[in-house]
Amino acid sequence: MLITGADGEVGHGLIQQLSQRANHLPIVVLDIRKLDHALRSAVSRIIVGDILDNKLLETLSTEYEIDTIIHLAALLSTSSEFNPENAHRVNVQGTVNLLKLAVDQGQARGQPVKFIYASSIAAYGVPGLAAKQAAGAVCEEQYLNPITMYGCNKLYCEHLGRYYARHYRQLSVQRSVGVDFRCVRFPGLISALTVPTGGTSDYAPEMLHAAAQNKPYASFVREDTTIPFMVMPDAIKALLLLADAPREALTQLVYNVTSFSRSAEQLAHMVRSAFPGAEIAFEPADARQSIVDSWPAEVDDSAARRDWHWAPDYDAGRAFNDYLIPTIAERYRQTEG
Ligand code: AKB
Repeated sequence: MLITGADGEVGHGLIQQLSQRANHLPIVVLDIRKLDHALRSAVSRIIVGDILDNKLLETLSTEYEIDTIIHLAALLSTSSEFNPENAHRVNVQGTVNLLKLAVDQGQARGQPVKFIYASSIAAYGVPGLAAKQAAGAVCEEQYLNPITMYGCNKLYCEHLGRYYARHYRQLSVQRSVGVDFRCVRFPGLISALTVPTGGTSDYAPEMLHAAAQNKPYASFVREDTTIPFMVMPDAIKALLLLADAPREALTQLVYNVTSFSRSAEQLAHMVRSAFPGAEIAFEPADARQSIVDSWPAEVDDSAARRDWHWAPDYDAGRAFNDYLIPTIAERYRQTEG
């Protein structure tokens, strides 16, 4: 198994979870940063490198038999707005390179490689707040007019996955094998162990981690801003459930997953309940505000529930009371100690 972006938030949670599985497959990780020390013993090989480096990917392809690729590497929505052309290179060309690696591996093995792609609610673009309120829970095919480079990249890569799943399978060449492309569209993710960088849903984890460290926090979005969220254990659960699902059960290639939708004010209220001294202010920043205003308040994940029995383990209450608050409090207690 190959995991890209392994040193990111989702990568951390995924490696931890995979290493606890009995008889887990050897894990090769690829990231531009060296993998966190604590995770190194859980993987077979750490490659520090760039998904844009074709030579590196060719070497990888000759050295390893890869049956599954979990592609997490990406520049997130806010970072991508600062250098959209670079984001396009990393997010799109990087994905094409990995899809081609999957094709080559699949053809060598005579069996399609599973390609699990982490997409995002950024693929959506709802045209204004009134439409956002009226839309309710949006399904996979609605409102696909993203306003960010990251969102455009994610949506296009979903299409590329569909293309690669068909194209090589259709060619009448010997050993023609496609890619077993599967994609989850994630909402905003919140981890108790890591703070994300460069995203626009980051206000939620940032306010929580700031409160746990007794630091004041100014949210860059308005109080009423509402998008769907999920905690990291559920994000990992979704990736692994989709990867494990029998191909014939899947009726589509791209699936929404979600857990709870809350406004920034409701999140702040939950944070203040856990950390009564928390100082949370609201100082919206126009550019970032317009990005989250274009994301739906809720997504419909009924296809994932139906096809691969997706259900989050954590609703908002459990997410805060059983996972986020105790784990974060412990994390910062240890750092202080
Ligand atoms: C971001 O904010 O860019 C990401 C995402 C919603 O995909 N967290």
